[in-house]
Order: sequence, then C-alpha cells, then structure tokens
Amino acid sequence: AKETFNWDDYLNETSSVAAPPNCFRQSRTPPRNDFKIGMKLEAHDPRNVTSVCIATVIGITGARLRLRLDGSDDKNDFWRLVDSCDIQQIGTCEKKGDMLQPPLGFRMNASSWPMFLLKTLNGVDMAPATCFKKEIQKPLQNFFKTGMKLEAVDKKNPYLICPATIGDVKGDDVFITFDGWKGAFDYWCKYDSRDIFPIGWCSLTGDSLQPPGNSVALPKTTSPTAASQIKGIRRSMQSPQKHVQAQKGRKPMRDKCLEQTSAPP
Ligand code: MLY
Repeated sequence: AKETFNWDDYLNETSSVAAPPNCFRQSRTPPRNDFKIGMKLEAHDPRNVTSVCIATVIGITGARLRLRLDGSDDKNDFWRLVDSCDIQQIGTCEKKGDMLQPPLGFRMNASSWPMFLLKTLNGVDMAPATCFKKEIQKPLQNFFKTGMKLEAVDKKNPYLICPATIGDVKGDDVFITFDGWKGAFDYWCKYDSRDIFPIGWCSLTGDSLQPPGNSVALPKTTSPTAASQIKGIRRSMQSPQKHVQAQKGRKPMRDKCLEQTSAPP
C-alpha cells in the first residue's frame, strides 16, 4: 500500500518510536462528534480569550469543529475539539452572570451589538448539551522525549493534521517539527496542547492525515550513505507531487471541510 501513508511502515523505515498515548491530553478513544453544521454555541474568542462570543459551526472534521464568530469576518475561522474547554452551550455565559461579547473586529458599530445579538439568537439551532464532551485531565508531567512521533495540527494551516516529530523538550514545552517540511511549520507548544495527537488519531476520527513533506532535512552528522538511505525511504512513500495531482480536479480542502457534514465511522 504505497498509495497511503502507513504509520507502522513509516516507524520501521525511520527506526523511530511513537509517543505513547499517556503523553497527550487526549481521550484514548476520540470523542464522538455530534455537532451539525449551522449549530451555534459559545466560544472564547481566540484573539481575545477573556471574551465569550457566539460562534457557528461551519465545518466538521473528525473530532474537531470549524468555528466562525458571529459578527466577525470569514478570515478568522478556528478549529476546536468537541471536548475543548473553549466551547460551551449557549446560556452558559449568562448563567455565570457574564455577558456575551462582540468578537474582536466586530463588523458593525459597537452600539448595534445588543440588537445584533438578539437577532443572532432568535430561533437558531443551538447545539444541545450532549454535543459538548468533557475535556480530560492533563498528564501529570511532560512525558515526551525528543524523537518521538505524533500527529500534529499545522498551525499555519489548522485544518491539516500531519506526521510530526518531537524535536526538543524544555520543561513543560515541546518543539513540534513536521516531517519533510524543513522547519517552515515547526512550533513550540505545551505538552498538554490540544493540537497534538497520538499516532492513529486521524484514522480513528476519520480525519485525513497529510503525508510527510518532500524535503529531507539532513542532520549535519549524517553520512552520505545514511543520506541516500533517507532519500530511498522518501521515494518509497507517496510523493507529495502525486498527492497534488490526485487532488487536482477535486474541490479545494476549504470546501471539503465545509461539505463534510458527519464524521466517517
Ligand atoms: N501549500 C502550503 C501547505 C503546506 C502544508 C505544510 N504542512 C503540511 C506542514 C505550502 O506549501 O505552504
């Protein structure tokens, strides 16, 4: 099966190990995604985390939701797991005695916010309590080790989840490096980040795991023999070119996200 990425083969070929599931703040079994496109909920504004806003589910991918804040533009969509503590049922904010806020970059005049909110909430499809799953506790400490493999969200293209490697560990922080991308997309995050997953996550949620990139970042110490071995491994895997061709004539990923209305089994 050269056509699809396979973790077992890849771990063998790269003689590497997977980060064990207990490293992650993720349920062993991914939570079921019961949301439907168009449902509304309360979400913390990612650009202004102290304010809680109304958001609409505009896409469903695996155990994640693509969200857009009502009154905001379409350039600031964000993705959250169904068990994220950043999202809650409509009414939660009021129950706590707080007020719903306009999103950062509210398209209208601030004075029109109360009326906008009233209209926004009138007769809408509110996501029921059962959709919101409980976020699991974070691991007691950072168990990650350099070299471990995982699946991670590409923060520059947050709809994508890709094969990655722990590049470094410092206290509670881990450096996420994307296999075959020469460092362009790498980032530091906390060990309990909700954007990193144990291998096999995507196949459980029905997300499509991206194949590793094409570029081989050769460590300085790599001998010429090792270098050609690594290149051989690359050739034996699906080449991104082929992948791009396969994607041609198909709808761009953005639309695909919008279309997918339910998580495959
Ligand atoms: N077309 C974009 C997508 C890159 C995605 C990289 N991820 C998977 C690490 C680009 O080439 O910039």
